[in-house]
Parts: sequence; C-alpha cells; structure tokens
Amino acid sequence: MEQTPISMRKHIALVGDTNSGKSTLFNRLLGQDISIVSDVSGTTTDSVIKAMELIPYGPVALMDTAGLSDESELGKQRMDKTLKTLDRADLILYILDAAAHEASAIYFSKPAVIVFNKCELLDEDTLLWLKKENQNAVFLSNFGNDGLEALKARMVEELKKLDAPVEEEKKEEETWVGDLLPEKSTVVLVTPIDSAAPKGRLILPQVQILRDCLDHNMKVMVTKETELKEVLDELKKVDLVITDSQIFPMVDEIVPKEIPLTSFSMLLARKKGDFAQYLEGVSHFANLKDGDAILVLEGCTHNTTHEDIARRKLPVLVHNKLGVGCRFFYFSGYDFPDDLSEYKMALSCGMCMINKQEVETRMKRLKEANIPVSNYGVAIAYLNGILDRATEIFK
Ligand SMILES: Nc1nc2c(ncn2[C@@H]2O[C@H](COP(=O)(O)OP(=O)(O)OP(=O)(O)O)[C@@H](O)[C@H]2O)c(=O)[nH]1
Ligand code: SF4
Ligand SMILES: [Mg+2]
Repeated sequence: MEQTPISMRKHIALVGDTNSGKSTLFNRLLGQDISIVSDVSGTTTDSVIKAMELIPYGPVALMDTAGLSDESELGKQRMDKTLKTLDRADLILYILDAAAHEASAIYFSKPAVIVFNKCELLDEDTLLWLKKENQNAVFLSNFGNDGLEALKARMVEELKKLDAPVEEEKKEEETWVGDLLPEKSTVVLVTPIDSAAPKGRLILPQVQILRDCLDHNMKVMVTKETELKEVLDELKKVDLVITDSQIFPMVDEIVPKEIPLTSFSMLLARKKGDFAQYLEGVSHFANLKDGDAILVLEGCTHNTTHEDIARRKLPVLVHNKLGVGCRFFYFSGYDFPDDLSEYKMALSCGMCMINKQEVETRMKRLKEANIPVSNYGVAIAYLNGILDRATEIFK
C-alpha cells in the first residue's frame, strides 16, 4: 500500500460544517488518531492528507478539511483552503451532524456522498423520517461504530463508477479497422458459407468487424466468395477487402491489385497477441526439418472451419510448400503445455474466444522459451506467398 504515491491515488475529501465529526470519521476510517478531535468549532484549520487502503478498491488518499460554517474572518480563510482542497478531490464525503440538519441542499460539482453523522442523538421517528427523505445518504452513529462498513462500501462503489469511463475509453481505442481507413470508406467482407460455417449465423470476428465498420461510419458489404467478382464490378470504389483466410489465394486472384486486401485472421492477429511477433514468426518456417514438432493453439473446438485449417490445411500447406513433414500437437481452449522445450514453432488461431490478458501471457511464455510463434492467417498468407499483400494495409 505504501508503494503507491499519493499522486496516483484517488482522493477522497471529508467536507462539512465545523463540529460535524469529520476529523473523528477521518481517524476512524484510517484506524489511527491523525486529526485532532474536539468539541471546539474550527479545530481543524488546515487540510490533512493521509494514504489509506480502501478494501476492496485499493489505495486511496483521504483528506480531512477545515469546517465550512465558520463566519469569522479566520473561518472564511479556512473555508477558502477547504475549497482549494476540493479541487484535488475525486470524491467528496459531505458530513452532516444529523441533529443539526434535516436535509441537505448543498451542490458539489463532483461526485459526493452525503453522510449523516451522530445519528444516535436523534429519536427513532426523526431518524426514520431523515432516512426516508435522504434515501441516497449514509447514516453513521456512535462515532462511526455503526454504519462504517456501509460507508466504505459506498465509497468503493462511487470510485468504481469513476473508473468506468476510463474502461469505456480504452474499449473505444480498440478498433479493428477504424484506425486503418477514414470514415465513409467502403469495405467488402468475404465470408464463405460452406458446410463448416456455423448454422444460422456468422462467426464472432466477422460480426465484430462488421460492427466496427458501422461504428466508424464506413459502408460495408458482406458477400460470399462466389459473388465477390460481381460485387467488385458493381461498386465504384472499394477501399479494403477483408476475407476469410482459408480462401485467401482465391480472393487474391479476384481482387484487383490496386485494392488493399487482408484477412479476418490478420485483423484478429493485430488485435490480440503480438502482430510483430507473428510476422517475425513465419520466417522460421524456412528452418523447419522433417519430424519437427509444431505446437498448435486453438481457442475453441466448436469452430469446424478453424479446426479444419489447423488439422488439415496447415499441415498440408507446410508439407506441400516447404517439403517437410512436421508433427503437429494441438492444445484447445485455455490448455497450454507446461513444457515447451520440444517445440520448434507455434501456431495460434485468432483466439477470439480467449481473453486478451491470457493471450498476452501465452505470447510472453513462448517468447521467453524462444519459440517463434505465428497465427493461422499470417501463416496461410506466408505459405501461399501473399503475406506482403495482406499486410500492406498496416504499413
Ligand atoms: N455523539 C457523537 N459525537 C460525535 C460523533 N462524532 C464526533 N463527535 C463529536 O463531535 C465533536 C466534533 O468532532 P470533530 O471530529 O472534531 O469534528 P470536525 O468536523 O472535524 O470539526 P472541525 O475540525 O472543528 O471542523 C467532538 O466532540 C466529537 O467527539 C458521533 O458519532 N456521535
Ligand atoms: S477462438 Fe480460435 S478457433 Fe475459436 S473461433 Fe476464434 S479464432 Fe476460431
Ligand atoms: Mg476537524
């Protein structure tokens, strides 16, 4: 906990009238007597800041402040200081003496939690009424002995809400094609619908890329390879063709050279795992010898097209194009071998069903074990001699 510098922590400020019990609560939350507590109004004259671990949220900085209700000149100065402190706060705990306030109308421009303190001083009916009137508030009594856990839970909840937009922003950045082409571009997706295609739907990466194009205001057309030529003839301008990698050679012949062409697997490889590592990995195909072991990582087993690529197409391609007979070892889902020493190379599917963190961990392990790794799409493009075309759009 002491490791995280104050500047990196979310700041929580305790704000409220003098004598409302801010310092008492501050000490209580810290589990230490840091701030002086007394029944003299204006005991706290300067803001005090202290690091604390708010479980289960993590490291935060807690701030005690000078009370707000002091009318004297000195009081006004203190109030200015408190208001300055608020600039640094991410979350405000607005502490009210339950006996002195009925309800609060104060407005903060930041997320704030209203905390009624000293509730044991109220009679039962008044407290019930207060709770009814302030359903969003937290109620503490007996110097924070009652209600402290509820307050902490609420603090965690509010801080998590603050973190949520950051997560959203991160997602925003993770686009498939939004960074490759400008808005209004025209994209053609080629998806074979053969016996291996899932019944009644498209596979996840195809749907995600389709959606990504729409999110980035692109015009998108989906077709099978059999209608591709017609589609290209009809469209005035095509900025990118994205195809299923298993029919890449055929599509490569249909799509005029001036139109950029890549595959779903290539886009997936760029998004998950280390694309540069995959591109470097294929060059090691040239070093393979008869009998070498190749590790094949499949994210799932229910995609028969991808299973077919892994178990039939890739071994045949390796044999035909490189003239070597390698041994292929398959690992599915979250399965991953403990001992990597026998493998000369690794091939991975697009891993669309596996979370990014997990894929990154695998890539790191392969790198550490000095095992070159590539992915299906990159490997197929390389073995068919069309890798340059498929990666042109990323340059
Ligand atoms: N009955 C009761 N008294 C409390 C409670 N919490 C704090 N007090 C008392 O209220 C008085 C003020 O407490 P402080 O914690 O110093 O209040 P403060 O808001 O920090 O006050 P200033 O620093 O002057 O702004 C002290 O006498 C405390 O003992 C409580 O839950 N119940
Ligand atoms: S996890 Fe792998 S095998 Fe499964 S659908 Fe995605 S790319 Fe294909
Ligand atoms: Mg105080």
